[in-house]
Amino acid sequence: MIAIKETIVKKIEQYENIAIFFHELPDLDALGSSYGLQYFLKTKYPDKDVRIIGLDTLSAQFQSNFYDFDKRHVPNEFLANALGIILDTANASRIWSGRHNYCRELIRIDHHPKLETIADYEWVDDTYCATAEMIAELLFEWDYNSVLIPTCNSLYAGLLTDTGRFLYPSVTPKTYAIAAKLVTKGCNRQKVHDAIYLKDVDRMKFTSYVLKKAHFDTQLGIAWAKLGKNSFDRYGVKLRMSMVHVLGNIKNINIWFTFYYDNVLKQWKGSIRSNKLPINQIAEKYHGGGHKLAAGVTILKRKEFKMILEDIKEYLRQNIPQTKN
Ligand SMILES: [Mn+2]
Repeated sequence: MIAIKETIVKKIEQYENIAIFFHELPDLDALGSSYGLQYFLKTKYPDKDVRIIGLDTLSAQFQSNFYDFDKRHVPNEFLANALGIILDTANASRIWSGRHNYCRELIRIDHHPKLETIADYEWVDDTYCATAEMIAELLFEWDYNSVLIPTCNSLYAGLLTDTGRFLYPSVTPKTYAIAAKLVTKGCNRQKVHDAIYLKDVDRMKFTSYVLKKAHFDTQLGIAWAKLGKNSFDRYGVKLRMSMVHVLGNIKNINIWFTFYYDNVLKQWKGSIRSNKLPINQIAEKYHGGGHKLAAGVTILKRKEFKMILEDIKEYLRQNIPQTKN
């Protein structure tokens, strides 16, 4: 076991109170890692008090079928005697409860590129495809026999979602080796898949609406859709989201984007995706930004819908040779 993992194990052994932290808008890597670690620690150390911090204020929309949110508030007195473990979080400002600094000591385990130091002991390594992969590796090395099915299910969910079902280039031979161990230990793949991927009928109908609204230009390599202001309500979809993924993975489409009305922010938003050409510089022009191949914009003036479309078309015209495989 490498030194930092040994330190993590030693620190966890020292504390009675363990507080696990995850990032805002938690995905299944953040929550899966948290639950996977919590269940393992409860199994191995029944006398320790291991809490996930911030579940009491977290919306049920982040709920999955394979775990229950513990709605009891964890007081600061608990944290004052606790070892805090921050999972899957690149910046301190993104920690959901924001209460990590009440802990006596802090550990961080994360696979994002390192932006800042948050904890006393940091295991941050962006060669891992998911925090769940790091946790699984740690737990298997630490005590193979204490890794039980609920831990396997949670970590497998994190692995699956942070790799886009093992499609992303971040997947390594080690990822499959970890997945194999999780399956060997009894991970219930059907249960995990159903919890993540079963869609409800309203959402499927809304997806078909998005496709109906979409414009495709396979010569230029562009797909886009503007979703009607009231369309979400019409289809009974509560959460406002870009639905941009619906236009992804289409042959001869290199840049795809959607516009939608965010009724909480009272603003038109856009999401832009690209398979090769960076698009974040375009997003920055329109009050937004993000990653090279995935960025968001905010529309402040009506004419900006058209301006973005024209900008992207022009950008593709200039770069057509690069977009061809
Ligand atoms: Mn992650």
